[in-house]
Amino acid sequence: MKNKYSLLAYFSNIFLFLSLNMSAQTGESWQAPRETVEKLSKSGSEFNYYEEKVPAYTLPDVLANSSGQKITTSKEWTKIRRQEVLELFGENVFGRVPSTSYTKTFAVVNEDKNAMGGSATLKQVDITIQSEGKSLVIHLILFIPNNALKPVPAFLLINLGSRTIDPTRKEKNEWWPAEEIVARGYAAAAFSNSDVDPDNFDDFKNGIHGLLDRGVRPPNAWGTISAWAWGASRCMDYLETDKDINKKKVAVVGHSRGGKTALWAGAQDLRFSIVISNESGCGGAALARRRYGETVARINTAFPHWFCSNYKKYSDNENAMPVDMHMLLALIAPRALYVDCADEDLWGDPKGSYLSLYNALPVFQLLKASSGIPVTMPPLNKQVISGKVAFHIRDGAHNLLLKDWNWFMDFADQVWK
Ligand code: GTR
Repeated sequence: MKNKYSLLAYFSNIFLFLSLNMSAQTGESWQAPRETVEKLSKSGSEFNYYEEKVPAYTLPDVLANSSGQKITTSKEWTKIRRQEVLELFGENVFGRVPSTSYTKTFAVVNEDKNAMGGSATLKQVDITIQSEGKSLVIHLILFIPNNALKPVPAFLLINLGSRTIDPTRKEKNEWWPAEEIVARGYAAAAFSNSDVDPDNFDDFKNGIHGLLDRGVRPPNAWGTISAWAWGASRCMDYLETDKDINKKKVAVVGHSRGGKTALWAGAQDLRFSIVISNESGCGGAALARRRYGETVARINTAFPHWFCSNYKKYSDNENAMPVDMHMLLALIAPRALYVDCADEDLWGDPKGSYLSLYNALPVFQLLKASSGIPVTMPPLNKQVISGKVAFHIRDGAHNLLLKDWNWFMDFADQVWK
């Protein structure tokens, strides 16, 4: 009996394997793998992974201003609507940076012209922020290819404190493939989010909040993601001063919570020429109104420090949000935007992330930055590029891998050519 069942399971697995591979080969649009849906539904039953259970929703019109008038020219977008959307995200989602004054200094604390076996110059830069006798240091690590024509374009990774970005390169990983980035003629830069603000809830006493917040925090005060995004901009401040770096060609890259950060950094800071959001999910690229995988309520409970307090108003109340995440993506236009997802990472809602990108397109089109992408998702591991917009869904789990980086760099090759 047992054998009969295992034989059955064996053949059904072979069938599943063949059909999955065939669909990849025949170029079928990606769909959430049924077995992943079932598995996740069993383990986290209060969250939805079934496409058929996604509630009906209407997205706010990214191209209608606050009084409902249609935006029809690039000038109207840039002068009126872009500003409105930015304000809405500052007020309701990520929170606003306080206007406290501070000083900032850059110090190259280590330089090695013979790094990576001679192929790169390593610079370790301390970015010190001071305010009223307190200070904080962001440690920027930068590898500049020695054989490339200067100034070179750069990729700035918002590293998650728990991962290694080893300047000695004794410890290497796909997460930050600095050697591969350098080999393609790009500078590899990285800083850790924890330098700017530790990733825990302590009522905003530590990190940059402890330095720059004064008095009672209003409900629109910046959360931790906003603080990390601010940190990415301080790294950009340094990169702008480095003669080896082409300041017009800097990409900001982040994974997951770092991907949400990259989007908010890129939305506010027009100096980032490419914004790359790797599996950013809820509060990142994924449409909140779909309530697929992680929800606003869940993220606000599990990570009460990531967003501003106003965002809590939308826990289990997504339809009341004056924005959805397609509007965050639209803020990147007409600069370049890369959104990607992973096949097993349904928690981050790949389809909702793609639809978000799709619904941001009218702005990219208005600004002549893209001619459009199809409404249906591409097959697994198939990159889609249309002008300044790119997307892929990679096989495997929630992570940032060399495979992803190679696609990012292929896109950058086109955008920066
Ligand atoms: C998860 C969180 C996600 C995502 C992820 C990560 O626990 O629910 O929104 O940000 O962490 O950052 O790895």
